[in-house]
Amino acid sequence: LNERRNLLTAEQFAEVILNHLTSSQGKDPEHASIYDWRMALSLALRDQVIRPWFASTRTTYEAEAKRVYYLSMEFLVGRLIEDVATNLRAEDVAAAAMRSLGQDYGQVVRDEPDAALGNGGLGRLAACFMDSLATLGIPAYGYGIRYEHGLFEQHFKDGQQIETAENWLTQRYAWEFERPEVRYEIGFGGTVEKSGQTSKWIPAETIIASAYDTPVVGWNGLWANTLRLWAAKPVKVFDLDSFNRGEYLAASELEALARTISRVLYPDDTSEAGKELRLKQEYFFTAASIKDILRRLDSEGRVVRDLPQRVAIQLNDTHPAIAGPELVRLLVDERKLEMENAIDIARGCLGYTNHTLLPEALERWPEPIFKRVLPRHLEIVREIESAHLKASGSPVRILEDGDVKMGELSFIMAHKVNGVSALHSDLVRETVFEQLNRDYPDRILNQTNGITPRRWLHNCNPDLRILINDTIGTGWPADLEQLEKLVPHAQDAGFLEAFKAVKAKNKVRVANWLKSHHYIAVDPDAMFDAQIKRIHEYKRQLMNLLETVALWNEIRDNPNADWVPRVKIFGGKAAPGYVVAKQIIHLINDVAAVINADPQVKGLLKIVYPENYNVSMAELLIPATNLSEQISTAGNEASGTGNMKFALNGAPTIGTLDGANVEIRERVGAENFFLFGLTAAEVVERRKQQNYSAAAIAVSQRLSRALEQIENGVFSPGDPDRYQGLVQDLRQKDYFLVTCDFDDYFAAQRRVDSAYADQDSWTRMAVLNTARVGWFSSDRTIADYAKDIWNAHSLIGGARQ
Ligand code: 26Y
Repeated sequence: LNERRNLLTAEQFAEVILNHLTSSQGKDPEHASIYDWRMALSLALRDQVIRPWFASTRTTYEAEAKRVYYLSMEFLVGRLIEDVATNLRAEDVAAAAMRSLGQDYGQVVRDEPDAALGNGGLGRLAACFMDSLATLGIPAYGYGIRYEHGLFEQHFKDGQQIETAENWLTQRYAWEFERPEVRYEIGFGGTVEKSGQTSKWIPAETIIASAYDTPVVGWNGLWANTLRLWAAKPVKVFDLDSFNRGEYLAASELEALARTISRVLYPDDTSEAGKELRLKQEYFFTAASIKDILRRLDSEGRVVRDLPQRVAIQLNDTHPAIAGPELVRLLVDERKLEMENAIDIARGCLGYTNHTLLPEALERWPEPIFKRVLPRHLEIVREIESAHLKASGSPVRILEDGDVKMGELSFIMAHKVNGVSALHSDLVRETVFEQLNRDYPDRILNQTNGITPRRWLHNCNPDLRILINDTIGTGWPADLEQLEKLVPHAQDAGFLEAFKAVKAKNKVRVANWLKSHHYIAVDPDAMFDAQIKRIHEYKRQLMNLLETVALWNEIRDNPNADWVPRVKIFGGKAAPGYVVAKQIIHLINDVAAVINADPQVKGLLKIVYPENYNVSMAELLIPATNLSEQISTAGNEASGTGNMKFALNGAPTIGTLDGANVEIRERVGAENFFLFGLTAAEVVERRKQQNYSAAAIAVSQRLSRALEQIENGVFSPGDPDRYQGLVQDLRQKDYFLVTCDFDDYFAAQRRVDSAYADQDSWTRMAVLNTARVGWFSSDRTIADYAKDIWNAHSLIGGARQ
């Protein structure tokens, strides 16, 4: 295995970089831009991945091993230079090589744009899973869409969110290989022809799915898998007849239409608008992936009966749910299997991960749309439904109220269904899939999410990495529970000092960045308190902001009390059509403008909200954070993964008993976690009461005052009515119980203040957070999926450590 790693010296590597600069970029060092250097460095690194990549393919083939296929509409990859360099254990070589060429390695690393092919948690989870699959040496492909435009860029204009198109492909993407020979025709619409027992779909239009492969190398460079993203292309690129008639636009219309399918990532992560284009995107990438999987099976001389033994297909939420009917269609219509046999074979391959209970995020397609786009699949869905009704006696239908329900379809077509935290999986059993869980009692299981420790500690927090290496050795990146060995050092004054110094240095880094990139001055000695995630009502950024306003009032009332200086950091985007979320953004910026300009709280309270939060910004902010805000209404955050990243980097949580917070608290210890708020069960009960928000406001002086200030225009003096609607909703409805949890949250924040005032004990808490969250490595998550769902195996055995 070690022969796969072919470590170059810095001199040799510099040579490779120079060759790429000339041969691939066509530049000499005198005329090369930072982009040219970045491309040369990236291509030089990519070269080093080829060997393990080929070797992995060969090993898989020879071992006749089962392959895992992770189907996801989103892969939120971020930057890759450091990721690849460190996984190859070539970071020092790469940095030294660049230095010898007169280049600033860090600056070149930061020049890389994020690959932002995802919205948030679900997409980032897929990227962490790819890293862990490669690290564990499990043969796997990620399948998704090569969006021309990833998640929009966020700007603030007068405090309001403005979106502009993201354009990552204006520069060449260094990591991918275009595979023009790997192309499939994907049909839409049309009719179904029947003859006797057999059916044949005759699509009205077809487009081409064209593959782009990015190798994903694991830790120590022992294994590499493939992320295969599909781009939509026209069957016929250009209509010469139209062109010759002078109809220039019409001549390229076909191309423009086809490309629309992979043009842009849907920026919504909650409400499904039922858009036909999104259904087409889903079918497009799923159908291409399934065809690719069957082609690979055929090329290995296997028959479709072997599928469950050779192939595990994981559906990342319902977005690729059409995989079930598509696989059945191919088995029945093209490979002539019996319907029920085909359904069983497909089910043997499929697993389904649920990421949300929010009713508005559960996909349903109106039957007319579904039928127009996928007429044959609608017939097959009916067959799947009747087979299910017959076999189980269940009353649950897939087709209901004129909709095709993708959650039910996924559940019925999967042999295993999993939630993403212990609490969430319980709620999946008790709520959305209560009846189906009774019908198929062994189908639902839990797989608590995880994060890759390579990106989220080793790379983003280099000083902490060094401290940990010096303290417990270097085994932890591949075996994160070794961090437990830090526990005894939480009693060691020298270690605590060093740990605190690392955090202080990371905070200075952020303070400098805020100064230079956002023209905001913050005091790096203040507590950094961060809530960075998508903006959503259930995540309750509004509650955090109300607490900030209340704290501002308190400081002004008692200016001479012993206040703990705080910087409240917000980061995150709102879906462009989510009006309330956008108002919350506006309000955060309005409140920031007033509080930050108030000389009375200068040095004690500051709000910062840098625009365009993304993976790279998270990598900067998380290591510098003292307090992690995980304050969703209990029962709503399926897991959260930011919560794990903060704890791993030594930021204790203030949080509710929601998602993986529950398990984080169990592991770090209740005394190292600031708990508040209603439980999921209490939330359900409270919602049954009348006027619960009015009652909560009536008993809270602090909350009443903050609400009045906001609705009276204290923070929007030029437009005093701006937030009347937002506050009215809290007074009259408050579905997410901001008002009910407010007082307990405020009290928990004051406990945070006192705890933070004792810096030694705070640092001990921080250390214990880092030391005890090793279980949340995505390596553990993936090992458990492999065992409990996929029956897939590592082909590198114990070699990875
Ligand atoms: C159907 C469409 C509108 C849609 C698109 C994206 C629906 C949902 C999503 C994304 C959901 C998502 O990101 N969910 C998050 O998944 C994480 C990984 O499991 C969880 O940690 C997090 O709690 C959950 O909100």
